[in-house]
Amino acid sequence: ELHYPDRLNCGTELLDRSAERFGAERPAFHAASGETWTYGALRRHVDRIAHVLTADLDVRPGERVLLRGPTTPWLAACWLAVMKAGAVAVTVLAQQRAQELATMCEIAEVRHALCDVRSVDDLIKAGVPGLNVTTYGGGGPDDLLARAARHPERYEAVDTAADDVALIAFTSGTTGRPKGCMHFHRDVLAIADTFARHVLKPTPDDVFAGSPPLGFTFGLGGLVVFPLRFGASSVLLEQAGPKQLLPAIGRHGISVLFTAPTAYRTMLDELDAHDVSSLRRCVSAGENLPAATWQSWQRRTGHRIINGIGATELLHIFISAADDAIRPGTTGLPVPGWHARVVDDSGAPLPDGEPGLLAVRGPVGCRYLSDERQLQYVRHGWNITGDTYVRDADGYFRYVARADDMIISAGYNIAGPEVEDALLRHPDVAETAVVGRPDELRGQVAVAYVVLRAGAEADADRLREFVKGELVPYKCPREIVFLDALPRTATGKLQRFRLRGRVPG
Ligand code: 3SK
Repeated sequence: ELHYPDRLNCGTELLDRSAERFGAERPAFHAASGETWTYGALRRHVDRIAHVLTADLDVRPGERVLLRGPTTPWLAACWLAVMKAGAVAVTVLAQQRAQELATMCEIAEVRHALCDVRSVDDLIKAGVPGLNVTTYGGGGPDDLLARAARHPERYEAVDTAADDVALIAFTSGTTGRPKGCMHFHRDVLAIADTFARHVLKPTPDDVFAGSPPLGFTFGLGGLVVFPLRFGASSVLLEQAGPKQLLPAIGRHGISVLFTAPTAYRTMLDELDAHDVSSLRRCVSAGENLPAATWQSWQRRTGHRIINGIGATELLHIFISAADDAIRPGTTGLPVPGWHARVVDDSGAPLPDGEPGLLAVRGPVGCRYLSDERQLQYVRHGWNITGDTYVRDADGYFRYVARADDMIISAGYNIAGPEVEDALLRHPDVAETAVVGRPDELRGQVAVAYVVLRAGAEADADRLREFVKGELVPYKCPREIVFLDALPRTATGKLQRFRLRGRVPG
């Protein structure tokens, strides 16, 4: 059980308390340029921006402030300043376009925006009525940074309640209208005091980095909240694909890496040219981690990837395992502080070994902002994540599929990820997604979309034969379609619905 005082500001806890506890001279953020901000420097920047928010922009506690820009120390400083000013950060992705931004601003009733000057065009195009946009990084007297420099370097944080809303995070919305998830000040600390404390076990000497942007709570937690909570530092890379991450590991001595399964697979191809000896913890989430990827990474680096499942609704990771507790092919165990079970459609628990809906309960809960889909996500006090899982007799949770991604073909249940896992064991396959396509005779048939490794030849029959050698034959895809890339959301999640909607052939 986590206990926090009734009055709590997560910005003060992450910054001022950590500076006091671990030392203001310790490094906090490293920029792509090589510049390092200590905890003391970060606090000065954050406090000055908080003054701009309250004194210049008249931002009141509880008002929503949109934050948008590439991953930089300035974006992280703006987020912390919004926390300290008692306002609500609405975190969005730099890739989101005008129409999506307009919808999110309307849902969250956004009044103010702090935006990297390089990302402002779409925000202006969104034409949000009454939105007060302040940019940073463009120079000139009205630039946020110039305004900040005119303010004192200390700011008295707003005395927020532990359960005041601190941020609204939008789900990436693979379909439908985006949902804004409200999270409290105590929730921000809770993700650090559960997953990070018990699974990652960071030390102040750790250097964090990763690919998820700060507009995705996977990145906000992994690159800002966790390092600051434990007095560690974080490398904030504007470009953080596999190509940039690999050289950054050696250059910055990165020890804790957050990225997604696809990036681990891509990095394997280039590993030999890079020094990754500083790595200590490799975290994978955002999508199912195929066992084949886990095994290849371990063989090549000696590191056991820490798999995890998280959700924007629950802020961060709630099932995971590290070190000797890892069982490859499973997601792991409920993180200490969290409870998980597998239930049927009525919410009744299912016996071990039977697939069903994943239900989770813990220190953070789903709170959609003005959205009736809240009633589907939270049932009988449990958060129903929309994933199909099986729990084994030892209490380990194994991913089967997204609940609506099961393929039912001639009465057989086929879990797309299992077939994907088999295909990924073939050396020619770089990426794959297996989805159901309507079929008059069988109801549905499995179709595999495959991205080949560079230089490999498209040979559907050979891949089908390979799958038949790996799995019971009814799971073999009826058709294999070769693509240059799989459709993904801005946060890197596979858009299966776009594959399901493809015309055959
Ligand atoms: O949505 C996810 O997959 C996720 C994973 C880890 C942490 C946070 C999130 C939102």
